[in-house]
Amino acid sequence: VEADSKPRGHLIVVEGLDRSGKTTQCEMLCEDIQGREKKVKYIKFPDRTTATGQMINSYLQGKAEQNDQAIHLLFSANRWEAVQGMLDELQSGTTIVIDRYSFSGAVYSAAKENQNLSLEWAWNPEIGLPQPDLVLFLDISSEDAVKRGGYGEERYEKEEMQIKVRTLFKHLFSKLDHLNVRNIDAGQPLQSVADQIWQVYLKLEESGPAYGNPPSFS
Ligand code: 2DT
Repeated sequence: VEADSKPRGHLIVVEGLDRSGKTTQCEMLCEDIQGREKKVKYIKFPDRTTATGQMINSYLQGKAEQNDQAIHLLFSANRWEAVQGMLDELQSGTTIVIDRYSFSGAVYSAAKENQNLSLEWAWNPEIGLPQPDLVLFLDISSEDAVKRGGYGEERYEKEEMQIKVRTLFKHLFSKLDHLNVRNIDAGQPLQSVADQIWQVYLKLEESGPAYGNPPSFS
């Protein structure tokens, strides 16, 4: 049956700390994939354009308060409302490159000051979301991140928070060891990071096409 149906696009997630060059690398990867005559779509979470996204945006900019659990579930809802659109794109053969996903969702909430929200609790609402075929973790030390011009003004852009986030990312990925997670040294110059990413992408392509919907997080 599978041999007759059309292959779906790949689901690729790019994760990392603030200032790791994530968004630039996503753009470069999309351009390179397009250069191979493949359909590709860039998606970013949080998607600040939707109703939930506008609430998240106000919170991140410090214009609104939310309790830690409520904002956490809004970030998750912001992904859930995008699922059908993502599955449709994949089925039409489009590869999706996602800038932040459930991994950021779990670790940023669990990294918060008051520690009243565990990583396990934070992962729960992600269960059932489409699982990526590849996760690129753009790893950079907080020292190197600061050297890149410091952080912005948003709520989570503080060095203590970033250090915790980095530790929690590593912990979460070690627990999700059935996923295809690749560590990328993002402290390198832009083009060399892009080259590392491209080599990993080519391996995914070589592993052959995928069919049906991607599995879900369990
Ligand atoms: P950007 O700077 O990439 O726009 O991210 N975040 C993100 C969460 O706390 N939970 C989530 O589910 C996601 C996707 C990371 C804005 C900030 O929001 C954080 C940084």
